[in-house]
Amino acid sequence: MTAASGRVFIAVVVGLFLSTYAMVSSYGGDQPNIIVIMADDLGYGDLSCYGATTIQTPNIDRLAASGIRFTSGYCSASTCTPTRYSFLTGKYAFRTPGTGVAPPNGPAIIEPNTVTIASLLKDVGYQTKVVGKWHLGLGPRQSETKQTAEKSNASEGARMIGPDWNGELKPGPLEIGFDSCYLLPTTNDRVPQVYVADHHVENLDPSDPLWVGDKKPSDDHPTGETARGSLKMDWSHGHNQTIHNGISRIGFYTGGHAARFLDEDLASRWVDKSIEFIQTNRERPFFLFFASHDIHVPRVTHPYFSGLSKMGPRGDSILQLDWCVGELMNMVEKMGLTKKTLFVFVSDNGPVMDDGYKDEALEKLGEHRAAGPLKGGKYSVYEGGTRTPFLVSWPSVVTPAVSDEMVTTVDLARSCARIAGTMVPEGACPDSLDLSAVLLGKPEAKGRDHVLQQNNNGNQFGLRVREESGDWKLIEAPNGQMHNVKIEETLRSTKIPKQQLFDLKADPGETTDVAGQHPDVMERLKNRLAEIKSQ
Ligand code: NG6
Ligand code: CA
Repeated sequence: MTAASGRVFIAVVVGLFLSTYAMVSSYGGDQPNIIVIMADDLGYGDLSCYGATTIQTPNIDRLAASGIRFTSGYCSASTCTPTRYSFLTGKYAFRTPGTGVAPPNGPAIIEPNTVTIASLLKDVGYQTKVVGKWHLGLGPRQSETKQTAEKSNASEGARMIGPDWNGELKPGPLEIGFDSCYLLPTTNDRVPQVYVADHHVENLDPSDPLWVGDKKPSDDHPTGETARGSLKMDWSHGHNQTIHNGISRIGFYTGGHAARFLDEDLASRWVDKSIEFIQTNRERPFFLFFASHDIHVPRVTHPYFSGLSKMGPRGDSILQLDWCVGELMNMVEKMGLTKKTLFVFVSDNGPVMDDGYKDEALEKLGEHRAAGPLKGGKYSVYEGGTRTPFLVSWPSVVTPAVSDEMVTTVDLARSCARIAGTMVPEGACPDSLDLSAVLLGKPEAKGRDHVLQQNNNGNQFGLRVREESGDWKLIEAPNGQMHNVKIEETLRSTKIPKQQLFDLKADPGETTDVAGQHPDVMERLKNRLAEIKSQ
C-alpha cells in the first residue's frame, strides 16, 4: 500500500467507525452538541447577568445561571473579522496580514482546508453549520485565481477575485469544515443585503443579476448622500452609499432584488435556520456557530422589539439578541438535548455607541454602562475592547459558578476538540490552548497566565499578565492614538502614550499609568509581547 492509499484506507475506516458509533467525550459520556453564540459589538456591561440594571436579559441570564460566568473572558481582537478569524483557526489574526475588517467584495480570508474548530469537530462525526454574520470573505483570492486562470488559459477578465455573487460562492465556510452555512455575507451595514445558503445567494433571479462594487455604478444611483431625505435611519459617519430598506450602507450594489432581506427579519431567520438544524441533527452530535448580527449597526430590530428597551435601537437589539438565545435554549430543551449540549456565549468585540448611524445610542443611554467598569470599547485595546461576556454551560457536566480565570475565544478550537475527544494536528491552531478543564469549571483548573489583545489591523496590542507580582496590563500603541477610548462620547481617536502599564488589581478601569513606578514589570511585559509576536 502506498502512503496515499494508506491514508485513504485509514480515512475510510475512521469514517465507517464514526458513522456507526458515537464517540466519547474526554469528559465522559457522549460527545456533547456544541453551540457557540457570538454576539456582535456587545459589551462587558450590556447584560443583566454582568451587572446591567437598566436592561434585563432573562434568557442569557438563565444560560449564565446554568453554567460558568467568566469575568475575565476575552475575544482576541477589538473588531469583528480578526476575532472571528482567530476563533475559527486558533491562530492570532495579526499573524496573517489582511485579516482586518473585510470589505463587501473581500475574498475568503481563511484558506481552504485550514484546520478550524469546525473541521476538527466534523472529523470526529459532528454535523457542522454556521448561521448568521460571516465577515470572513467569500470567493477566491487573486493568487488562487491566477493559478487557476493560468492553468485554464483564461483571459485576464475572467480572473475573478472575491465573491462571484451570481455564481458559485466558494471558497467559504464549506471549504474549512462547515457542512452547511446560512449567512449574512459581511455585515449588516455593508452591501449586499442578501442571504447566502451554502454556495449560492438565496432566491437570486438570474434575470436580475447582483452587482457589488466600491464605485457608484451610475450618476443617478441614489445614495445616502443624494437621497438623504428618504432614509428611515440617517447616517452619522460613513454609511452613505447604496440605500436598501431605507438605510444607506457601506459599498454599492444593484440588482438581486428578489434576494434582498429586510433588516427586521434577520434575527428570526437565524433562529429558524438554527432550529431546523438542531431538529434535523437531534440524533447525532452537532456544532452550531450562531453568529448573531445583533447589536451591530444599523440597529433595526423586528417591530416587536422596537421601543421595548426604552433605550433606543441599541437596547432593543440587546433584547432581540436575548430572545434569540432563549429560542435556541428552548429548542434544545424541547429536543431533550439540554444535558447533552454545551453552550458558549461570547461577543466579537466590545461596545460602541454611534458606529455610523444616528440611532440615539448615546442620547438614550441613561445610567447604562455598556463596558461595565472597563475602559474603552470596540477598536481599542483597553479592557473594554476585548473583555466581554463569556458564558459556558453544559448542564450534565458543569456546576454553576462564577470564575475569574482568564479564557479567550482563541482557546475554543483546541478546548472543544478536547471535549469532543479528539486532538489538534501538529502545527494547527498554534495560539489556541486546551482550557477545557477551566471552561468546564473543574476544580483547581487554571486559566491563561496571559491574554493578548489586538486592534483591527494588529498594530496596537494589549497584554494582560497575571503573575505572582500582580495583575498587569501593557498597552502598546506605536502611533500614540487610540479609537473609542471614551465610549460614552462621540466616537473618535484620542492621543495616548505609546506605551502604558496598568495595575489591573488596584485599577481595573485603567486610569493610572504606572510604567514609571514599575520599570522592571514594564520591561518584562514588553519582552513577553515581543516574544509572543515573533513565535
Ligand atoms: C467600520 C465602520 C463601522 C463598522 C466597522 C466594522 C465606518 C465609518 N465605520 O469601518 O460602522 O462597520 O467598520 O465592525 O464605516 S465589525 O464589528 O464588523 O468589526
Ligand atoms: Ca463586531
